[in-house]
Amino acid sequence: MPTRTRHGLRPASRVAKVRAVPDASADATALVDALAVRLAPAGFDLVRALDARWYDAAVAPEYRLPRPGSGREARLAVVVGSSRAFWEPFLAWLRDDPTRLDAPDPIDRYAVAAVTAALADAAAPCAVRFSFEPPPRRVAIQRLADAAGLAARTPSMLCVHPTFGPWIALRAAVVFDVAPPDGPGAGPPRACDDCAERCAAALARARDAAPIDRGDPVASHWRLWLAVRDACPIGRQHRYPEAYLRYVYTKDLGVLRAAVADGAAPAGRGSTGACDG
Ligand code: B12
Repeated sequence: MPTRTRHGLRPASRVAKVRAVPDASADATALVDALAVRLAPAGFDLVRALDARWYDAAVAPEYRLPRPGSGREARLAVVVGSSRAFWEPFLAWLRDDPTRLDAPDPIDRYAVAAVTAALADAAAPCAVRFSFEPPPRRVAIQRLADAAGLAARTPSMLCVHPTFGPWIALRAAVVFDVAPPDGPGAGPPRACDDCAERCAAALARARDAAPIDRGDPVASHWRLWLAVRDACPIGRQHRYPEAYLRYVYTKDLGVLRAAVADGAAPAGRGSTGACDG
């Protein structure tokens, strides 16, 4: 198993010592570190590198990652996510220009703005897919997080991070035209070993109340969906702030406007049906 940093790559100095020929994995380390440093202040605090082939092998062809630049199959992919650290920078972005509240899907717009800015002068050709993008650009981002070793797919239908538990959102996939990390995949972090699927009953209740093949499956029974997340024993101290979770489950703009104004979180109603995490 190769040595890995928290971003999923060997430290650059270690790579530099062992390489006999120019080795793009040093570039990969620099690229991923630079991306993580730029994204963290914006609230995207989860950045993890992987070999795109690990993910491509796990999905149907239509979900495979793009091949920017040279078109190589072995390429560096990065999954970008966020814990509750996302909420305050997102609110600050809205406060900077309150007209952003008038446009649809502000979380998605913020993700595009932040990730695009972070890649503005990337040192290698790259391509981005956002988790909200529908087919044919859809990425099975939970499988990407799992393949990267960031967060395991679980019976709750949520990816569970070893520290933050299910209290994460998965925002984007970035692919660079550089050589990927070497060695085998890290494998998903262990998540449910000591847990007898406490989420299963909660998931069954939510699905019974709001079958996903009917419209608006989440917002109208959002507390049942929230109970699925709350059933997970991992990362409870990282539960989203009340206004954040109310907004992502209900999409009530009133909740968001109040949080932007003063952090208050009134009861919410209504939904655009999007899936913000
Ligand atoms: C479509 C979708 C949904 C649909 C699922 C419809 C379906 N199964 O047909 C609906 C609207 C029901 C939904 C609901 C929710 N979702 Co959703 N969803 C997605 C989305 C945009 C695409 C999934 C997909 O098509 N993947 C492609 C296929 C090939 O890959 P897959 O691994 O087989 O994907 C399957 C699972 O993702 C699964 N799934 C995902 N959510 C749910 C919910 C239910 C109830 C079920 C049965 C299955 C399911 O359905 C997918 C297709 O079968 C992803 C983002 C993404 N790009 O992956 C977010 C995503 C999976 N959802 C997310 C969340 C948080 C939710 C909600 C809590 C809502 C919310 N606003 O916060 C709820 C409830 C989930 C729960 N377990 O509590 C997060 C999960 C974060 C995490 N920690 O893992 C994601 C990653 C979005 C994000 N920004 O982070 N979701």
